This record gives sequence, structure tokens and C-alpha cells, in this order.
Amino acid sequence: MTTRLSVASLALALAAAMPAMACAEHAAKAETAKPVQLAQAAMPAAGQSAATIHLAGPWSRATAPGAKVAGGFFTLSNKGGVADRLIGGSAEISNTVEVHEMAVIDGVMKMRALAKGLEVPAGGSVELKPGSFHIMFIDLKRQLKEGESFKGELGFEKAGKVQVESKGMPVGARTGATEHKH
Ligand SMILES: [Cu+2]
Repeated sequence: MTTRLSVASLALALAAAMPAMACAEHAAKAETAKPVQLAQAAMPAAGQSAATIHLAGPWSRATAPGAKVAGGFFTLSNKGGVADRLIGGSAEISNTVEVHEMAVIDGVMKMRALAKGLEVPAGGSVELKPGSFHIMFIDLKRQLKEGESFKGELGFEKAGKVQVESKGMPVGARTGATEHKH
């Protein structure tokens, strides 16, 4: 019994020491990843319901008369233990809704549709903001004016549909926060 215990302890000690040695350069990364892994183990089925996706601060830029597209921005948080994907949506102001990213293509910053959607990692969050990931409202039905809100729906691979009401911010706004002018 004593022998078996000491062998087991040795194996445990080795198992604990090996990854640490192998990943010394990724130590910081491994530390931040640990809580996520624990969360996954603690609630394996939690990622299956719509309640696990939280959407904060949705906003859009007001559009110029005749503009055909508008951007949508917000922060997505996944409280569940399973990764999910934002795969599309619909909105009352446009005929089409796409999930886009900004990327440097041939040295030029361009936007493109994410064919497989946007991953929201388990226990993590993703920010949709100008110059990065965003929702693209394509083929606008009307002008989006400053201060005006419009309704939409986002589609997630696992969480399903999530309702959203986005507020229109000034043309050229960089965030959804209301600017304080004194
Ligand atoms: Cu776009």
C-alpha cells in the first residue's frame, strides 16, 4: 500500500511538472486559461441554453442619406461552458445582416464576411467595435438617424436567437457611450 501510494504520488508529481516545463514560455497564457478549463469541467451542459449568451451596449452609427450599409457594435459574453458562434441575424432596417471582420488583405485594411461566423469562447467575451469585428446591415431600407433605435435579432449556433435593440449614435462615433459635452 505504501509503495503504491508513493508511485502514485510520483506519477502525479511528474504529470504536474511536465506540462510546466514544456510550456514555460507560455506560462502566462496557461495561467489565464486555467479558470476557463475549470468552468468547463464544473458545468458541462450549461452552454446549451440561450441564457448563456449576454449582449451588452448595442449601438450603430447614424447613416448618411442614401447610404446602403451600416455597422452594428456590442460586446458578447458567453457565461456557459461551451463555445458558441454568432452566425447571422436580421434587422428591421436592412434586407441582409452579416457578421464581418476587418483584416489586412494585400496590405490594405478591408472588411469581409466571416463565413463560419464569430466564435464566442466558453467563459469569454468578444467585442464588436469599429475597426474590428462588427455586424454589417446591408441594403438599408431607410436612413438610420442619430438617437433612433431599431430592433434586430442575432442568431447563434447553440444559443439560438437573441433579441437586440440598437441605438443610433452620431456619424463617425467611435463608441456607443454617450458623449458628455460641457
Ligand atoms: Cu462590414
